[in-house]
Amino acid sequence: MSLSLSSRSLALFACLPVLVQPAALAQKPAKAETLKVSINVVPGAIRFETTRFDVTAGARVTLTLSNDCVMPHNLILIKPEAEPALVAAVNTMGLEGMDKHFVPDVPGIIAATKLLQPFSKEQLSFSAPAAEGDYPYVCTFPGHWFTMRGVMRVRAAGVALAAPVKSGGNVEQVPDALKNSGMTHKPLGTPEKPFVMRTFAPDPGLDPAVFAHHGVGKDGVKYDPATRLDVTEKVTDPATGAVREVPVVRKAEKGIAGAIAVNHGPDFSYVWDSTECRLLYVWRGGFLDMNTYWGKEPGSGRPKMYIPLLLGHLVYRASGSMPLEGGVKTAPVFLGYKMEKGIPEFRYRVGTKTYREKVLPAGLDRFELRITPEEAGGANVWIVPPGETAVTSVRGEGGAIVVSVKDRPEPPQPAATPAAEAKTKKP
Ligand SMILES: [Cu+2]
Repeated sequence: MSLSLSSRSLALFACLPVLVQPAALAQKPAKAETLKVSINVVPGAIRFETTRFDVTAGARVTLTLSNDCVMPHNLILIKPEAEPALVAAVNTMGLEGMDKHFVPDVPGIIAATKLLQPFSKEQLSFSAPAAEGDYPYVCTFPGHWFTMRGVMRVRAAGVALAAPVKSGGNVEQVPDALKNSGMTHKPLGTPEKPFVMRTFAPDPGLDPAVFAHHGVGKDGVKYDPATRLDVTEKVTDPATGAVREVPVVRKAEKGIAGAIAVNHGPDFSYVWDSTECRLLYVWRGGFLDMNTYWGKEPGSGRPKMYIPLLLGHLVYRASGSMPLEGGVKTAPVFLGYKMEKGIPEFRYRVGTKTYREKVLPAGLDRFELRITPEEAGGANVWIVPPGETAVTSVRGEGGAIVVSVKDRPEPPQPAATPAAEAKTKKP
């Protein structure tokens, strides 16, 4: 089966049909036969194409994950009770998670792939659990697990296995089926069709108070995925001459995991963070240079790192703690986003309230946040953080909170150095 997507959602490469490959086929195994399952990543949609498949208790299973998306993804199959601990562990990994393929050392993992680079695949072999039940699988790349998930149903021997269930795809939300699209490493959207990138975003040195719920920015011990051991080095004590084995520390890269970068064309870009559930910064004069991540063209290189360069100059940076009331006490919960008339609308919960938020350019030196509470009634308060001078007004409008912001331009961000360009190797 192949599926041509609506070209409306793919304004940047309207003549490129996106092929969703024939997907998961699960068959009832004969005796001692191996059950084969294949799961595709829906390009750009932060989804597995197959959201449910059946296996027989105790059967041998080979599961192939194919990642034809420009983002890296993994698949971790877990016991039903293991998910909260898994999510909690992943959330504290930050960028050191990259070394561990975002597979933390927690109990209850049945099988896990590596973090699959764009346009690669991996096959897992494992025995299905003996106990019947629903076993979740998720992608633990930051920000993905809430939409990138499915369930392996373990059925008793003799019970007929149902055909795999496919997700609706929801492929309209992110137009980045980029392979062979001719797109370069400097993608741009338009005011009518903003370009949305789920990515590690550069941290331009934001107020640390903004990152109340992030595991970002911590130094970590270097880890070798091949040996599954921390990397150590020998250090000689200059006073005593004694040689000691010490862990090699990997400096944290200044990147923001779980970020959503949006570009409305050369003049307006922003990063909205799915961990803190708020706008982090806005810039003008370009979008992102993905060379370190994609190579010169999407899919042409193996990432050296995952943090693109910011092109242009910042005009707004968030400060202080979450400005919506109740945000100081509880961690916000990101509920996903959808494209509404081409504009992303983020949905999240703060305390007991659910909000929808849009970021809209309003001329060449202004923009607005429109935050709509879903529940009627009660006070909905957006608190201007102390010292915040870019916000010119906060007003109510038809049930929405409208925050007007005037640019506070900063010097241009440092450009890509030739050395950084040279780092990206062809595969
Ligand atoms: Cu993923």
